[in-house]
Amino acid sequence: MFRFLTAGESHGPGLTTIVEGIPAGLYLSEEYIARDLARRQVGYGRGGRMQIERDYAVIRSGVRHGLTMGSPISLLIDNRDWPNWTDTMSIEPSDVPFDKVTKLRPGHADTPGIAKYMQDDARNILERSSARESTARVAAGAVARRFLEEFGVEVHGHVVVLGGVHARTQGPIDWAALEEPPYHAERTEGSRMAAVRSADPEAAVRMIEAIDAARTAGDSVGGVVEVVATGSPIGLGTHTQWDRKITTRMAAAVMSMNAVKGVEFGAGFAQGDLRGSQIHDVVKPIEEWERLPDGTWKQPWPRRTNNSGGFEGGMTTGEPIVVRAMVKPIATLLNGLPTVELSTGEAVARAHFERSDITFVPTCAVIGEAMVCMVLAEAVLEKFGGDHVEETKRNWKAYMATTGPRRE
Ligand code: EPS
Repeated sequence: MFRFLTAGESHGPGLTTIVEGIPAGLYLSEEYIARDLARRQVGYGRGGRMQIERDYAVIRSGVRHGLTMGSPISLLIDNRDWPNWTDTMSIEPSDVPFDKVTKLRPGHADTPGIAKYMQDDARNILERSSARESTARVAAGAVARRFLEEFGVEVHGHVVVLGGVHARTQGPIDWAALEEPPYHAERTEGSRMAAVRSADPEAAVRMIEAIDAARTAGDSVGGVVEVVATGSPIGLGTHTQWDRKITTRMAAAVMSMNAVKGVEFGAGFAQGDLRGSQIHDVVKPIEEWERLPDGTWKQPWPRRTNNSGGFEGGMTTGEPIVVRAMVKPIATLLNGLPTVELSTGEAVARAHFERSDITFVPTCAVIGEAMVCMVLAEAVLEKFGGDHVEETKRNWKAYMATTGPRRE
């Protein structure tokens, strides 16, 4: 069974992740995880915190001489900002005075959190609800990604909408183009695309303008990110029980990301306006299928289109998995909304402000990749099992040999 847990507060000493269920025999290094952590930190529209942090996960267990052992993998990530918060976030009781957060921010977890947990300081809620927690997920996601790589599964994310600007992309995306170091002084087409993680160079310019305009207005902007996973086999998940459908788990995992308010697969919500004949993905006849050198099908039952986003009946079809998430604008506004005071319920002109981002939609593309990796790793292990990676590979291969036409 594959699972992971995260712990840690945004301004506490650090974040912790435990990843359980990865088989033995997988190459894993801190440098490999660091790559995704660095990708999570870049993005135009981020606040001052990202100048402080250099996220790095230290592997504390589960790996020996570069190989996993099948035991829980624990990862520790220090918050570099912690020394600035030792009084406010002191773990021991402290006499040093600090300001409580009492002007509740509409849209953040503040209000339901203080009510439910009986708190008189919204910091006791916001510290955990902060998207800082996504650092721990991305570290766990990198472990899942490393596992999936062994099977040729690749997972990439990009921004399709930001601040009302829609990217238009045709044909396969050049993922490497989104990994250029984002710009600071020098603005090139590539660095702009990387800054907002958009594959459309023209939209990237306008997305940056939309972020700048929101910053000037003391406001925030949201958008939509898309994650594409290729190389998944046909038949992960099952149609037989609601909670075992891979679509159920995928939607839940993506929905669990901070600020996400909607999830769609493939052609998504737009399909509601169309007829069945316009959306269902016709299967290609066998003459058009491709074989691998070992004689098995590269992908049995391939489709002419992929409006389903790689899922039918709660199972994968073998086509690319396409998942989109709508990320609402961040709730912490420089120009705070009118709100109420926690101690009295009386009106106050502006909600609490503390350093925040104008947007973190480009970052959500990376967090989305991590969540998709996690669901796919879980589904692969559920289907193929294996206590050593070689066992999982053998089972995958043996299964693929049985997935073609019945009378083959
Ligand atoms: C984040 C760290 C936070 C924010 C952001 C994500 O840092 P701080 O609160 O110290 O400025 O930049 O958090 C949010 C978007 C949020 O809504 O809480 C990070 O590490 O990604």
